[in-house]
Amino acid sequence: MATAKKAVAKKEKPVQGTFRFSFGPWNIHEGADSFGPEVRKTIPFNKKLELYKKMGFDGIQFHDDDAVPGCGDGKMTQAQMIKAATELKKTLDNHGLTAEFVAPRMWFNPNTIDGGYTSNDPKCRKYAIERTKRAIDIANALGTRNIVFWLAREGTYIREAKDPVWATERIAEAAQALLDYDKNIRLMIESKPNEPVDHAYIPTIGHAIALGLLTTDPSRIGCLIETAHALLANLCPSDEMGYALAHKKLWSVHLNDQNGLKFDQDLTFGAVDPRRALNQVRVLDKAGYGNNGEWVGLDVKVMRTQKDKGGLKHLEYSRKVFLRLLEISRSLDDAKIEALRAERDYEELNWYILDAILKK
Ligand code: XUL
Ligand code: MN
Repeated sequence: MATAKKAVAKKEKPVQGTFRFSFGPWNIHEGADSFGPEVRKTIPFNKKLELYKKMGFDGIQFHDDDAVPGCGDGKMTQAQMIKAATELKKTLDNHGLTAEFVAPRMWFNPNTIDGGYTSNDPKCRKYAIERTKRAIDIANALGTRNIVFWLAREGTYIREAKDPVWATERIAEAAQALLDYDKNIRLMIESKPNEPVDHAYIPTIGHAIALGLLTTDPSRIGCLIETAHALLANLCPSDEMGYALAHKKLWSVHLNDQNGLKFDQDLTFGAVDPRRALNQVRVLDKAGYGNNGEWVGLDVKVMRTQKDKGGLKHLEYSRKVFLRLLEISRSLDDAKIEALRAERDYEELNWYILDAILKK
């Protein structure tokens, strides 16, 4: 009852803040896909760092080997990795950039062909846990406690390939080993229902949050919601966000857009459905997302057809779309919305929202 009361009070007095934006170096890329080679020149990592601030971004997201190239190949010692990450931290400081998270890239190495934590081969499972421990070392050196679990190949192509009970236990066991390895880090699970595997084990945010209950410290397991991943599960991204926010588990987002049930497109935020994007911005803003240091991450890819010139537009415009929609959301009259809800006049509410979007 007390909790319900608090929720009502919060609804009446939303905490609205300012937003900080982040993206990962992989979001500026050469355009290779499964059917064709690169179409744009490589922008070197150090050059990318110079671009962040100019485009209005203060946070940088890393895979472990974005931060320390080669860290997953088994050729570097732990000390060498920490040294390289410590050097990188100095460079980030010089650029005024903050590392948001580190995610182990558990999908290129031969040890991860059939997944890492859920591989049927114990050697590969060991590799996955050890590699994630090194990702934690790198995160510490970069000054962040956030580890992202995008469970790329933790799943199957045919149902009979792995036992789903066993596999879920193995993922929980990996999470537990990592929470035990470092008492300060927290895991943000980025759920996705498919791609590259056909059936992924943690397909939605409900699964991600519940996985924490299989560990001894659920308070350190939260989630990162990616718009496209929610859409691939045929779910509404803003409702997914609302669900995670109600659990106080939304610790990061990857905003983008997606044209229906196909491969993960990572389109410019709002490019397909601006109203759907407005609802994501609105749920974040209304719930005070960002007030505890959460970042607005944009996991977007430029179109393959784009020439070298303009290869950053997807990031600049995604940020712009967010800010423009924030303006629209804040211009809406909450009292009017409440009155229309009370009246159950959803046709009028529908028009009120459409009118606000079309006017701008
Ligand atoms: C994959 C995806 C990744 C994660 C980070 O679909 O979104 O880029 O965000 O590993
Ligand atoms: Mn993502």
